[in-house]
This record gives sequence, structure tokens and C-alpha cells, in this order.
Amino acid sequence: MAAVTKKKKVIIDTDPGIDDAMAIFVALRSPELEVVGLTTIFGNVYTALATRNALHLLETAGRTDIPVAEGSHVTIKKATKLRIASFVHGSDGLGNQNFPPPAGKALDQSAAAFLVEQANLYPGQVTVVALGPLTNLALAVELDPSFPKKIGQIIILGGAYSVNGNVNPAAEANIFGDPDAADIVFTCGADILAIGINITHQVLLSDVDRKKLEQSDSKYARYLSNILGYYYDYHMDAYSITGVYLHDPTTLLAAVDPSLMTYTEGVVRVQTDGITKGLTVFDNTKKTYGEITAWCGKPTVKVAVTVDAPAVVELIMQRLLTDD
Ligand SMILES: [Ca+2]
Repeated sequence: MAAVTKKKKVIIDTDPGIDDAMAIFVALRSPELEVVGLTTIFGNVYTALATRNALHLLETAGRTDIPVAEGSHVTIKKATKLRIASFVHGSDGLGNQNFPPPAGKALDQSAAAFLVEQANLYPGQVTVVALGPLTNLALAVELDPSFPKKIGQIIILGGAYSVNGNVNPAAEANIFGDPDAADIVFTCGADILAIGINITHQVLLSDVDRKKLEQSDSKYARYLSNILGYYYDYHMDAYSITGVYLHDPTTLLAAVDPSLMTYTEGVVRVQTDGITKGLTVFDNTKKTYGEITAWCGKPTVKVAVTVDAPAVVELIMQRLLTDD
């Protein structure tokens, strides 16, 4: 008899987003996971559009049983001037395909309230995969100080560890989107696993993979082939590469199979202003400094340091090329 393993409950906090769409589909196609909800946040698009896209993606997948909770429209410090990456994902966030509006609606509950509720319902059992700026998670920590201990794990796509950022040389986009929220989350004491662009810039969907998606009969592959064009164009313009970085799906796979990466542990603090706003600075805690530093006494987090990129791409493709 095959061993029945319990599915891991995940909430995906997301700003869809072309690679968010891919990550959400991979999650829905992964038997290891039970997606208990999507929460939305600004980033690739404004929050209201992120919610619309999240509902649309679930309807595309035939999974309207999964609730969507809308997240914050402003940063944790209530800033309304947001960095929106429409030049990466299209003004609709999904490659400018003019999809019809979704039929469904988000919950009345806010994203932060939903995160707190689920953590209380299933203490220690819910993994949050955070694929956008960390405002909703910081609000959850403020709403319920016991949230960090009740949430199972928070897997964060965020930061640039010992490499340049992708917004500017200092900062990675999700952290740059709300650095104050990121610093709250990184130091909140939850079981945190951070995956930075030092990892995700190793995971490239090639032109060959794109052709395989185009030729597939799977509804997920066909959908993604249509929206990926905009993302490929951006990568050619920005990085002079024929291929796209799989930031969000790679991070999602850390929930499916953590052994695809190796990790180190230390304290991460986030620069919240100045020219290095959004910089993630990792203290490996090996040295006892002469002075008290801003890293002293803060909880440690895990940060990914290596990735089996071919295995990640293979698993993503395997999940998307069928829709049984
Ligand atoms: Ca994202």
C-alpha cells in the first residue's frame, strides 16, 4: 500500500504577475500541496488588479473553491506611492492579453485577517509562500503577536544575498516594495526561509522550454505560452537573454521539495531608507562584534545558498505539461 502523506497547507501571497501565474498553477498541480487560499498584494500591479488576476487564474484553473483575500493597498507605513512593475508584466500584469473580468469576488476579510485566522485554525501547519512585498505578513504580525509562532513556515521570495538587486544594485523588487514590512517579517521570529535572486537568477526557462509549453495540450501550458511573450521581451531588453527567470515558481517549489536547495542560517535586516533602501544584509552570526549591532538578539532565518536549477526547471515543466 502506498504511503499516504499529508498535504502541506499553503497560502500564496501574490501580486500576479506572469511568474506568479506560473507559481500558482504549479501549486495547484502539486499533489504535495493543499492551496487553502490566495492573498493579494501590490507589486507587479496595484492590489485591486492583483485580486482580479488571482480570481481570474483560479477560474482559469477551475479552482473557484479556493478563497482569495485582498491585501493592503498601501505600505505598512501607509505610503501610497508604490513601485509597480507593469513594464515587466504588462499593464494588466498578465502580458496584456485583455482577459475578461472574473465572475468571483474576494472574501470580505482582509489578507492579514485571513492569514491570522488560518494560522489559528491550523497552528504550525500552514506555510505561507510570499511572492510579493511583505506588507500583508507584517500586518498579520501586528494584528496577532502570536502569529509568528502559529504560522508553520514563511517562504519568502525576497532579497539579494551577496549579489546586486533587480530594482537597482542594492535592492530586490519584493523587498524594495515595502522594506519596513520586510524588516518586521524577517525579525518576527517565525520559521522563515528566504529565497533571493542569487538563487532565482540561476533558474531560467529557456526558449526550448517555451516551445514545449507552446506545443503542449495542457491548459496551463497553453495559457502560460500566451502570457509569457511580454516577459521574454522584458528579459531580452533588461538582461540581453533569451529566457525568463523563474522567481516565483522556484520559490513555490521550496514548499514542495526543500531538498532542491541548500540553506545557511543567520539574521537578516533590511535597510529602510537612503540609496540602499531595500538592501537585505545577512549576518552569519559567526563573529561576536565589539559593539551592539542592529542584528544582535534578533531571530535567525534560513537563506537559500545553492539550487539544483535543472531539477527545478524539470519539475516545473512536469507539473505544467499535463492537466489530467
Ligand atoms: Ca510575484
